[in-house]
Amino acid sequence: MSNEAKTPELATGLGRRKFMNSAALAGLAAGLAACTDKSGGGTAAPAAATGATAHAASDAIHLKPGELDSYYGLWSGGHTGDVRVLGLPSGREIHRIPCFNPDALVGWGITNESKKVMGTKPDGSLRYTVADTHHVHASYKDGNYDGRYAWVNDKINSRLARIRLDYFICDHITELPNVQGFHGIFPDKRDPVDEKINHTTRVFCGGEFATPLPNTVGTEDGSKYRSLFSCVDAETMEVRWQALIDGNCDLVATSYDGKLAATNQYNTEMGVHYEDMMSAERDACLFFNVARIEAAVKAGKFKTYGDSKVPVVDGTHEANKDPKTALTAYVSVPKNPHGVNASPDGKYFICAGKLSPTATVIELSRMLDYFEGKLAKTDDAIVAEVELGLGPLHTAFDGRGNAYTTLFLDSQVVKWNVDAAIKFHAGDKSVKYVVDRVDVQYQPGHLNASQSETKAADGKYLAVGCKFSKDRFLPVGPLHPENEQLIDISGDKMQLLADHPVRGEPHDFIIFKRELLSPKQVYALDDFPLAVKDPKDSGVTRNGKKVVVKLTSQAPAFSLREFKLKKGDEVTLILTNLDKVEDLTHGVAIPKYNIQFIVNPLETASVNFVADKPGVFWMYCTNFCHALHLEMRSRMIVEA
Ligand code: K7E
Ligand code: RUQ
Ligand code: CUA
Ligand code: CA
Repeated sequence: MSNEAKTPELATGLGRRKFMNSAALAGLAAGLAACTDKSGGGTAAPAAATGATAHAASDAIHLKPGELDSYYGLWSGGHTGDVRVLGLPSGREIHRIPCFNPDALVGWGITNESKKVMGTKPDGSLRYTVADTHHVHASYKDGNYDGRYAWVNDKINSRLARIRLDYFICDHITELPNVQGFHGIFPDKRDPVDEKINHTTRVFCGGEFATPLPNTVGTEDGSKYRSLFSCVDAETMEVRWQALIDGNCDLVATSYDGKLAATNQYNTEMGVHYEDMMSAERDACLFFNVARIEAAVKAGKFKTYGDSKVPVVDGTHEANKDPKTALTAYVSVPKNPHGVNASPDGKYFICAGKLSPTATVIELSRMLDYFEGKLAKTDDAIVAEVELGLGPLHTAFDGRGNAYTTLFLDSQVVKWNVDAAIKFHAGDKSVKYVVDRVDVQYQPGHLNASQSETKAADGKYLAVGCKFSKDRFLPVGPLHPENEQLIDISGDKMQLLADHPVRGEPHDFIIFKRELLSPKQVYALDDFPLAVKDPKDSGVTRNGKKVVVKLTSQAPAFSLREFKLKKGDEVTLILTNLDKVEDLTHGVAIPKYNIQFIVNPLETASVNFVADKPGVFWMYCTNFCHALHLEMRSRMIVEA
């Protein structure tokens, strides 16, 4: 554990543990708002009493039994297709939210309710069973997270999933038409026109891989391929519009005033082979004037492609030469940039150079000037382009004017001051903009700081997603975990605090104060149209071959001790968990029928199956619920 130098502010204030204990006593929900500032900073308990140096931040990550974390982290799960919930600073994984891929624990992809969210083929089977999640972002209000929703992308099948943060469940998935390699996402932070709407109503989605439009002709001629940038309605999850662009999209950022969205572009060459994709010295950061695009859609200035009814506006260079009417603007950025991030002061977007050792700082007020015809050319909005190190990818912020950028090739995080970089770029070469560097293990992709992408960036913790862990954990064969590292950024010098193994393969994540969420721990019976509200309503109803089995669970029993079916019956089994005690989840498994799912307190779930195997099948509870959990079973008797 490296915990040498400590920052003075961490050594002051209330003892963390004492504080947490009183917060726990006060009752969690109520106690949180008051205490998070202090507990987030983390101070060693009785530093003075022990006479030891205050190893504050490093102590804060080792929570005592029963202590709670002060931050939530939402991590994408890469090609596991899920979203993980971490507690920070401990780094403990608390939950996984299945989204795109089946999950055997909860029965995601097995129950009718989850299949409806995931999408099915006409025969009722899942349309897709693989996905690749990269970017998780949450809904905003007044420049901070409001705890309503989070969204995550699926790069493989171009889908956007929404997560309800009251229940930590995926409630909607939208497939983007005519898009392949859907990569970056970002919610808007307020409406560009309606002053009253100071919260998220749109989610922007970058299409990375260009294809023919519509993609129905297998042509080798890449000059015909195009990419689309999409806007999805945050509430209805319908695609509002798309913009046809030159080059591709990668990551996405939005401005705090709601007026601008942008994507970095690494393939302005529109190459189909990597040599072509890296042939130009500069690529771009492409800006979208949201209000103008929506006005164009309203005015009917759009096309549609293939079966899709989604309006597509023309965002290409050719169609947007006049700044005063332009829907888009291309700012040049060196060599295959990756990552575009909005600074918490609302002033800048920063693109990292990837193949160039630089970061490019673009001033947003100048982009607005450009769209008014007041800036000669888009590149005049570049206020800094400074060298950081090799392989810069993603940037986070501490709210004190500093940026933190991952250097993939150097295996470092570099801390740099944005104002100093701007002065340096303006000609004052005596200014030192690099503040600090720290080695990370190894090859970092994303990083993010606590509250970094909000106006409430608090500069306490920085997590770094290292793509390779190599020697950092016990060897487990050829597949290594990734290494999520935690860094204390509260002082001048960054302090590496911890390594945490994670199952492949998180990319991006957000970290925010726990009081921004107030999750519910019990469902509402009425939210489920099929709910079996009274055990007396249990039973088997038959309509020819169609059979409905209704039952309830209350520890330690199902409401039906046995039920009879005939071979060949087409069965819908509906189960409501009438236990309303927090944490009292039941499961249900039917041997040989390949069925397993859980029902949380007051949740209803259903499955369809054909009773094609005669015999006696012990339907049993899979989720340990009671001293008589093992006895919690029911006989499904299928007559030949
Ligand atoms: Cu850099 Cu998909 Cu955000 Cu991965 S992308 S690291
Ligand atoms: S039984 S408590 Cu299999 Cu040992 Cu589970
Ligand atoms: Cu119910 Cu175990
Ligand atoms: Ca390029």
